Amino acid sequence: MAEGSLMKNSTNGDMTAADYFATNPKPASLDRQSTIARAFIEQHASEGRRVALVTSGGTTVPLENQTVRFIDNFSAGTRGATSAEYFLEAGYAVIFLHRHFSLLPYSRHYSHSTNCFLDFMTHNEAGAVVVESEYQQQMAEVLERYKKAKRENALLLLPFTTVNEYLWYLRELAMQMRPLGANGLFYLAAAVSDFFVPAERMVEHKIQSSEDFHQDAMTNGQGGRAPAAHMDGKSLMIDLDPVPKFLKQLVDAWAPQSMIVSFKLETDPALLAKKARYALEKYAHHLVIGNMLSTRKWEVLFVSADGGERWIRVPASRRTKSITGRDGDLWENAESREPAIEIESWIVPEVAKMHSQMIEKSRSPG
Ligand code: 9Z3
Repeated sequence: MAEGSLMKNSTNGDMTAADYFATNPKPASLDRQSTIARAFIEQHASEGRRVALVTSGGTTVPLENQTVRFIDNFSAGTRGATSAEYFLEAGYAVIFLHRHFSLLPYSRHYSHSTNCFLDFMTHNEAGAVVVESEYQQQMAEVLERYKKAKRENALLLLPFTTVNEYLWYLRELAMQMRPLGANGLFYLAAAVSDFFVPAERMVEHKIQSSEDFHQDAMTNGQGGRAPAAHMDGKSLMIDLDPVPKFLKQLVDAWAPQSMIVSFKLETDPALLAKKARYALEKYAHHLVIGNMLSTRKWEVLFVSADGGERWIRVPASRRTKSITGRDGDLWENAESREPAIEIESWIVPEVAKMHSQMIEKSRSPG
């Protein structure tokens, strides 16, 4: 077969999803985690509970097999981790497919906060370590919700790092979730790279910047096509391939009965609605949630075939936390620049409502 022809779809030159999985390595942890996920899904399917796959965090694109350097997509994991909590509150079981070491449901309140988690602690008179009195109530509430999720085995945490791991996991979990039918929900908040280094173009060792140590690109690589990253004089040249359109596969082949919600991240306000609409039309799934990098915590754009376009916005007065005390159900932290209202507390009930309507529709004949 001529070079490249194995990898490309003959109609448009892009790699197909099937080619992708045939030529990029399966993560070593996938089979073990898949067995765990199957048991989790079976338990909740037998109870008739809805299951949401929430993806979260950025995906990396390693430049070397023994990875020293990589490209990353922006995402702290706030959207995913916060949404996962609200899905649990809405009665869903949640598979949380997240970037390793990004924010996690519940622990997010302490792990990456502007305070070190030790600042929440103090010693009592007996010398035992206890929670500072000002954080007692908030921590008791988070702890209660966390324990409930654990008791009900309602939260499964699965980590990924690279975009390759993410794609393998997404496909595997989609297959596992098929028996859920319309009770399955995909909420794709992870920031997924559009580009990657295919296995056959990945160099093995750290790319040497010094001209005195330049490797012969071909001997360092896997052979075949030229390595995706290599030195050209003093410059590092990176030439990435496009990631195949996995969302198309998810909608059409991997999870045709589930509700699918994707996120669209933009920085140019002139493009957001256009791109969200384009994605909805192209993939024909249920909902695209558009957000701008700079305003993602206060406003999102819902674009759906049924509901058209509408903004969900936190009012200006609630976009920063007040300095003192608690604010209803919401937690306040004088150091933090987080909004007083978590927009996910509005997004998730809307998504759950649309999901209910979809389930209802799938039950009614004709
Ligand atoms: C998002 O748009 C997420 O809302 C954010 C969340 C990454 C902005 P944080 O984790 O940020 O709260 O810091 N995700 C982007 C999803 C994405 O990459 N979508 C792909 C695309 O737009 C296709 S599914 O092409």
